[in-house]
Amino acid sequence: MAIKMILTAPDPRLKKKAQPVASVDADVRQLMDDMLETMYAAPGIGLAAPQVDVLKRVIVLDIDREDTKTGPLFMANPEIVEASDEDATYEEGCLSLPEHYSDVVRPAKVTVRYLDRDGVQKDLACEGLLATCVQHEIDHLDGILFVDHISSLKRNMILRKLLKVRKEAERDAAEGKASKPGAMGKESASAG
Ligand code: GNR
Ligand code: NI
Repeated sequence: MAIKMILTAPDPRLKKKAQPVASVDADVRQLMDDMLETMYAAPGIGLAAPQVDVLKRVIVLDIDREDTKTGPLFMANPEIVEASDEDATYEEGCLSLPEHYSDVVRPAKVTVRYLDRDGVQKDLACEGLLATCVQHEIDHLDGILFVDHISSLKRNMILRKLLKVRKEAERDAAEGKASKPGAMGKESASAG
């Protein structure tokens, strides 16, 4: 298993559409296992392959809340085959939009059809956070981020802030400073 680097927005690679897998072979299983390890390390409750720079339709999830405990879920070629008319609003976060959160409205209940880690086709009825998360992950496979569901004003504000944080990290790295400046970044700046 291996921990992979997670891409952060704005990045053109997060806007691309992922391709279906022909079958769940050893390579796809390896990808699923690496993604699960990467997701746990982050930590997160879901991860889509494009977030680790792999344009395959593969997602992993593990939700462990009081109301919803799924255990690890591995899905290849997931599709929503049924969605409720009723909507639900959740405050979403995303490992590719670190430290930004926003309310997103989506169908409250969905049924997802996918190939599991053994390549067996399954249908899973989802509600609550699992329904939100499955839709969030499938969006990633189509190059869609949760900020694409909110106002352009709020979206652009978040993307601008993320770009600024990245530029600062790149500048600090070029100057040989710590890559994630907090209070320490200020100290080293005054010392230098
Ligand atoms: O870890 C995550 N938490 C989360 C919370 C609310 C709605 C969706 C998510 S998914 C996110 C991990 C991630 O970015 N998956 O793509
Ligand atoms: Ni995400």
